[in-house]
Amino acid sequence: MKARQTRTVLLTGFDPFGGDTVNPSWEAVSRLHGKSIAGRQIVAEELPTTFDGAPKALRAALRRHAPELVLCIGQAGGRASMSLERVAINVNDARIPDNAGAQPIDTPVVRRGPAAYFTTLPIKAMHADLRAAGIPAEISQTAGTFVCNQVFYVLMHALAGTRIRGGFVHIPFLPQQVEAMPGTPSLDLDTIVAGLQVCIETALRTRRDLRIGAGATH
Ligand code: PCA
Repeated sequence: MKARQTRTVLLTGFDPFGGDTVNPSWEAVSRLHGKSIAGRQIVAEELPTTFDGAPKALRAALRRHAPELVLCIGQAGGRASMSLERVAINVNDARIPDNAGAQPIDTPVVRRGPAAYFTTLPIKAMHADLRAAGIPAEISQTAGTFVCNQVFYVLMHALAGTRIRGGFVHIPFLPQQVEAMPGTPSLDLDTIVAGLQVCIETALRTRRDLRIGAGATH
């Protein structure tokens, strides 16, 4: 009998950008690399914070690992909670240069692609489970227009028409990043890692998302 291959969950994080020396997204996902969650093998890959390099690195990681579930993680400095992204939009509009100095303005992520893709993660169930675990969480209606939104869009474009589910989670700064920025929220690495673990477990277990209001008026 052929041995059944262990199924894989792919996590991605980014390298530091915008003058930071650390990116909590890579710090967090690298801690989960090699672990087993709900019988699945967790693999973590680092993506460069560049418009040119990140999509290529993501597509290569998808080919290499053939995952059943993909969570891309990025830093959203200034946000206070684990931020479960609902929608990726087909536009790049960079407020700052990326790590290669590129600063696209109003270019499509995928030429002639749809305007947007929704996450295929059960974000309402993940939100509920994070809060039940005492971890600050929110539904976010925008992943911005920088490299994270681009990666989220490229991910959903690549997964469209497959049974592989995926989405994007933004996370706050680490405490060490905000020492010189009084009033800026942060979340410690242990809590972020525990939160990601909850996200993965809930996503693997939940086929049909819950219907709980988490909308916004602005
Ligand atoms: N955050 C950026 C890109 C890399 C990261 O960690 C963003 O939100 O677009």
